[in-house]
Amino acid sequence: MLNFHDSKFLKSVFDAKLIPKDKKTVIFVGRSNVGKSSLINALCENSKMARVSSKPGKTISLNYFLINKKIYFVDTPGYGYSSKPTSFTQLMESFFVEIKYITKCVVFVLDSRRNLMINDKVFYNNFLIDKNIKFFIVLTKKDKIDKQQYDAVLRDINKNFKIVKNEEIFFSSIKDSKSINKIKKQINFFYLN
Ligand SMILES: Nc1nc2c(ncn2[C@@H]2O[C@H](COP(=O)(O)OP(=O)(O)OP(=O)(O)O)[C@@H](O)[C@H]2O)c(=O)[nH]1
Ligand SMILES: [Mg+2]
Repeated sequence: MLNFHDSKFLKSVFDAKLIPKDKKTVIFVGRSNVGKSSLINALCENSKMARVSSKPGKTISLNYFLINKKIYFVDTPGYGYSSKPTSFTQLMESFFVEIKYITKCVVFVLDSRRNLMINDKVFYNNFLIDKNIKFFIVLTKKDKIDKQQYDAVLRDINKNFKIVKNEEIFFSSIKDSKSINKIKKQINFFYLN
């Protein structure tokens, strides 16, 4: 199993036409502030690799990380935060056209404390389902929820995302290495094998 420890920032891409196409690629997508960059850092055990902020809208480009010289992790700008020039709609729509040509898997990142928003449903239907993209879901910040919220978010997902199986939903906390290890395994067995 690849453990993702050998990881480094490669480059930021502002024009989707310029994305690297030579390696298998894992793309982290989700609303602003859900914890995409934090999740990448946790998976790579490198807290300084991807820039994290408590304010939404931190990541504004497609940020490529080279993992074990073999695969790319891509950190993306969050949607639902539109005051940045390179918003989700401009950069990410062209990105999702370009990724037709690469071997990829999307990690669909959601905040376990929040209800699904219209943007999440649009992304699910228009990008993941319509474009038939291989993906699984990570619900972040599980250290901040109780059992009731845990059940509520699962209900919300099952109601709105009809074809997601329970084994494709992971709860994570950057403070809980067990939850991060399960996601490492998922990327390895679901995608890299
Ligand atoms: N308690 C807790 N906080 C978390 C967790 N993951 C992320 N955070 C916090 O959530 C905030 C946002 O994290 P980021 O990783 O920057 O979020 P992002 O999705 O990359 O945000 P954008 O780049 O703006 O799209 C930061 O304050 C993180 O410390 C988690 O598992 N538990
Ligand atoms: Mg980010």
